[in-house]
Amino acid sequence: MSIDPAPGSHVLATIDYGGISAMPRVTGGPHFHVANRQLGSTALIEMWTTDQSPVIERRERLTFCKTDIYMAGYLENPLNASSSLESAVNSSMQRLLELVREQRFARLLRVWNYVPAINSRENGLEQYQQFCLGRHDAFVGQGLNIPLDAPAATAVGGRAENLAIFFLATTEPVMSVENPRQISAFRYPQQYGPRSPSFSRALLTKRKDGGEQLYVSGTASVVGHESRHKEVASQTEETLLNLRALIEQARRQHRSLLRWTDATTLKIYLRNAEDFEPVERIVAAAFPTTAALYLEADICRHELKVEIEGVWNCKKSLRE
Ligand code: 3EB
Repeated sequence: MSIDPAPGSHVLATIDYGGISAMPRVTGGPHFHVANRQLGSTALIEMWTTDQSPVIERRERLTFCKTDIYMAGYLENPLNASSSLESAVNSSMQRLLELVREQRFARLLRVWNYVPAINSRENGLEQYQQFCLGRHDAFVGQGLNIPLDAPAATAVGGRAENLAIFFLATTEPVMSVENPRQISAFRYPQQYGPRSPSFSRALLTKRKDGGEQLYVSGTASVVGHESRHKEVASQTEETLLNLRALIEQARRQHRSLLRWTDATTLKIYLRNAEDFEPVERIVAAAFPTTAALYLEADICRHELKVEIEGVWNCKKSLRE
C-alpha cells in the first residue's frame, strides 16, 4: 500500500509489520519495522512517497527522512525497569518535538504510538493512562497548545519490548477536524485518566495544487466519551459511522471536497486475531476499493476490540 503526502516517486519511508519475509526492493527512504502481526492472506508494506528527493539522517534510536515539506521518522525507547512508562513517553515525545523544531518543521502531523502492555496496570495507573500523562506533559513542556497543536494519532499495544513511535511532520498549514458524534479526546472526563489523550480526530492539509489529504486518527466505537457495544461487528459498524461523520465534518467545516470513496489506505487494529473475518467483511463492503492493512494489537480501552484509521486523498486534477 502506498500513501502519498505529495504524490511522487520518491520513498520517504517504508514500514513492515510482523516481519514479513519477502521484502520488496525499494529504493531510498529508511525502512522501519513494527513487530505486530499482520492478519489476512496478503501481507502489505506501508510506503510513504513524495515528489521531492528526501535526505535521511540516523541518530541514536532515532531515524528520520525529510524533504522541504514532509518528514517521516521513527523513534524507539528501550523501557528499563527503573523508570516508569510515563517518564519514557515524556522524554521520547520531548525529543521528537525538539527534532521537529530543530529541523524547522511547523508541526507534528501524525503519530503512531506502539505501547508495550498498554492495558496492564503498573504503579497504580494503567499503562495507557501513564502514556497519556507523559504525552500531555511533554506537549506542555515544549510549549504546545492543546488542542491547537495536537497531532492526529494512534496509540495501540506494541508487541515489542520497546516503546516505538513513528511520526510525520510537515511545514504545510493544517486544519483540525473533530467528530460531532464524539467528545474531543482532549476533553474526555477524568474517569479515563488524570490527563486526557492529546490528539485531534483528524488533520486536513490542502496543497497548493488543490489536492487535499485527510489524516484520520485511530477511530473506535466511542460515542460521546463512552465505549459502545460488546460485539466486534457492532463496534465495527459504529466505528464506520464515526468515520462517516468525520468526513462530513471536514466537508462542512473546511469546505473540503473529500468524499468517503477517497479513502486511499486503511489500517485496522484488532485485539483478537479471530475477529479478522467478520470485521474484514464489514470493512470491505464499506470500502470496496481501498487497500486495508490488518494488525493484531491491543486497543487502549480493554473493552474495545477494533480501531480503524486511514488516509483520505484527493487530487485536484480528478475534480476538474
Ligand atoms: C478513542 O477514541 C479511542 O491516545 O493517541 C484512538 C486514537 C484512541 C488515538 C491516542 C486513542 C488515541 O479514545 C482511543
